[in-house]
Amino acid sequence: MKQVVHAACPHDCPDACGVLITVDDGKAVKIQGDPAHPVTRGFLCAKVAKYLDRVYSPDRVLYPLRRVGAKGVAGEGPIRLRSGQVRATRPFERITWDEALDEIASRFTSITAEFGSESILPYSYGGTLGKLGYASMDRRFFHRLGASQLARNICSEAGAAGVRSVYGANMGTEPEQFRHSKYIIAWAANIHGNNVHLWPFIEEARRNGAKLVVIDPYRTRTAACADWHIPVNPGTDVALALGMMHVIINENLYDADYVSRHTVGFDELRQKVQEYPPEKVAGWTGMSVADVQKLAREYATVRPSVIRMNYGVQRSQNGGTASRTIAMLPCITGSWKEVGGGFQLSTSAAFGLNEEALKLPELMQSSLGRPARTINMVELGKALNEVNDPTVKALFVYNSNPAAVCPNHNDVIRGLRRSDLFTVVHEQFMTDTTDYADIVLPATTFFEHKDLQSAYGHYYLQVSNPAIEPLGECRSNVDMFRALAHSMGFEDECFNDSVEDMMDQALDSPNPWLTGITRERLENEGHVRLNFNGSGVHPTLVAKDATRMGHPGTSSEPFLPFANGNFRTSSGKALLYNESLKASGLDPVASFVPPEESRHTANAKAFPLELLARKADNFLNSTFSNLPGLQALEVFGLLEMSSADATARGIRDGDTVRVFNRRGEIQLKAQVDGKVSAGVVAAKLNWAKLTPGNRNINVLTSEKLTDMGNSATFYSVLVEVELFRPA
Ligand SMILES: Nc1nc2c(c(=O)[nH]1)N[C@H]1C(S)=C(S)[C@@H](COP(=O)(O)OP(=O)(O)OC[C@H]3O[C@@H](n4cnc5c(=O)[nH]c(N)nc54)[C@H](O)[C@@H]3O)O[C@H]1N2
Ligand SMILES: Nc1nc2c(c(=O)[nH]1)N[C@H]1C(S)=C(S)[C@@H](COP(=O)(O)OP(=O)(O)OC[C@H]3O[C@@H](n4cnc5c(=O)[nH]c(N)nc54)[C@H](O)[C@@H]3O)O[C@H]1N2
Ligand code: SF4
Ligand SMILES: [Mo]
Repeated sequence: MKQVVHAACPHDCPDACGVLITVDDGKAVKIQGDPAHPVTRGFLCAKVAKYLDRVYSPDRVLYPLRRVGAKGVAGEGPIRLRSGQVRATRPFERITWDEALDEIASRFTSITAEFGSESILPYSYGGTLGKLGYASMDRRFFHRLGASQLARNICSEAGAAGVRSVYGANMGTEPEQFRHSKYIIAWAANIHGNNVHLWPFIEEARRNGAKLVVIDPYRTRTAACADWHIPVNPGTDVALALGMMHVIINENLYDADYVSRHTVGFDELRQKVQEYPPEKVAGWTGMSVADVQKLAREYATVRPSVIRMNYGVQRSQNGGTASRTIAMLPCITGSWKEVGGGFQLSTSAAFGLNEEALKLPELMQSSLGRPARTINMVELGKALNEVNDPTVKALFVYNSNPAAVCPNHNDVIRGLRRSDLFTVVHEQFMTDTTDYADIVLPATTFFEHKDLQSAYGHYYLQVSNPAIEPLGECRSNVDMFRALAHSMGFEDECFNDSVEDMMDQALDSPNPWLTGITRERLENEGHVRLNFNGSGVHPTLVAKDATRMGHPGTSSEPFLPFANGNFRTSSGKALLYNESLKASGLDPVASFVPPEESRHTANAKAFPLELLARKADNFLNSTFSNLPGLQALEVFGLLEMSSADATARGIRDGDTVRVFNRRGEIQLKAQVDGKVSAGVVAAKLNWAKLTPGNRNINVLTSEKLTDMGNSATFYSVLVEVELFRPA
């Protein structure tokens, strides 16, 4: 008997697609997009369209494993190589769940007794963004254990902090409204690759005469399709946005009424932008003076105009300020008032689920009597190698592959190799990180567990139902941490909560936009749009005067979050001047400080090329790297460079080159194809063990943190390149 199950894609992607899985006799036989989902409208990206290959891959980890061989023997996991050959699981032996849980519990107990519970470090990120799989039972467990806390800053904190410093909350234009725009700026947004469900709305707008401008140092597929591609120099967006505001303000192209009613600090901004005339901005960004002026004038006068900024912009050292400055643009043009206007980095803040109820941070009280120390996930290399108070003695990895995705890879690997470090990894596959695990635990995919799904690219909440029974002995994150809590002897009631209990707890929130949205309704309807007419006052999301909330009308009407001001700041106004930034040594308006690793500093003498250590369009960070069907769509091991930089170094297309800086080196093949301008080189992220030399591009990236939000700086990296000469 065939059955169709509604699920939601939980991968770390703004789109959070509605998914339909057809099941025949207990086996998933088909996956398709849910045509009823108003944003993702029935299609899936190439990665998830082939998801049956992932779920039923012969390389899935299906049983708990214990290490019996040396750590870090690269490639010894069950990896399907391109040749089709499957390597054995040699360094591991199969054990039972009871054995695995007992061993972890006894190691955690003895490590806690000897070194203190904070010597245990959880490490997780975006494997699943399901609300429960991402942060619920796991957090309860580590809070109760008194483990170190992890600052999950590897991706988006700089941008979120930058946007919050202006709006008070990280939310913006809904994707459906892009169809009404006449001028769309994709600012550091690889829409085709990373956010493909926005593309049909942009195409619809373009059929109605809209212009698409892409601001990106790399000629992405999105840029190649655009009406105007601006290959801005990396890390110079602050200067560009201030330069645009110089033109818009000095030429009186701003909305004086909106500015006076809904912003504070316009006079300070007006003064500040005088330091950024187009002539100076052109020098930093690599644009012509005329282009800076044209961009500013078109953006301010062709209406409605909208900015889709994505997280690429905030992976630079000045990424917080960049996000802050770009977020100011619609506040001075007043485009927030228009359907199809405004700005979107994320929609996540609007969901306002009761995350505290899922995580129960108060459990730290019963173990430590105080909050545990916090370690930034970006600095894992440092955390594992430095003698700390206390030194990290155990690492529990789930939802993440740090041996591939972390910056300063060589230091991370040095740490993971430590024989005195006890490492547990809960995974679906034998990744770069499981190669260093003492215990590997098998994890379910979203086909095999239930979850609640929000989004960061639209405003629909979904329930994701399990389509099939867990394969082998796989367990979901929730089930695994519940079992581990019991093995540790934690008797708190919260460790007995079911998935349904926790979904109800998450939905029990004062956010008025959740009014009327219950688990039962989600289970019946699959997806539900946030209720922007809900009544009540959320303590942080809704400004004090609730009548100024959103846009009145029916639930299908466009959501205009800041049409009437109503910013989520204490004054309800957008902060063009933000006094609190002074405390971190930042300009309370904004000013352009070039990244330390950029062409604008003396560091470029030794390492003159700016590296973009990019994501692959057909993988999701390091996820999917091992699947043959997707490997076939990507060419790996390439360094893209301009012909000017190649010629100057005697390098021709196809030559093997050595790419290096003080942190590491990697051999790649030069590709001279015009996707980057002079001074910039680019390469893609992949599993390290599938890269020649077992090292990926993160050997070159640094643990330096951003100006706001303490995020990673993957796109502020200087390198040099030379022809590879075998010794
Ligand atoms: N196919 C696919 N989809 C994904 C992912 C994936 O790996 N593959 N990853 C997911 C994740 S975790 C995230 S966070 C989102 C991220 O989605 P995006 O924010 O789109 O992420 P990036 O690809 O990091 O950066 C976008 C673009 O910014 C450009 N860029 C780099 N530096 C600068 C700069 O200084 N200025 C400007 N203007 N542009 C710059 C890059 O060249 C890149 O094309 O995508 C998600 N979706
Ligand atoms: N050079 C470079 N490095 C980067 C980036 C870049 O652009 N360039 N991007 C950065 C960004 S934006 C991000 S967000 C990070 C992402 O860092 P991570 O979140 O670590 O990303 P992934 O590589 O997708 O690894 C997720 C792992 O979780 C596993 N997984 C999936 N679902 C589950 C589950 O339900 N349970 C468990 N236990 N495991 C599961 C997957 O199999 C996968 O191996 O990478 C960062 N690193
Ligand atoms: S990865 Fe993104 S685009 Fe692909 S199915 Fe999942 S949510 Fe949709
Ligand atoms: Mo990310």
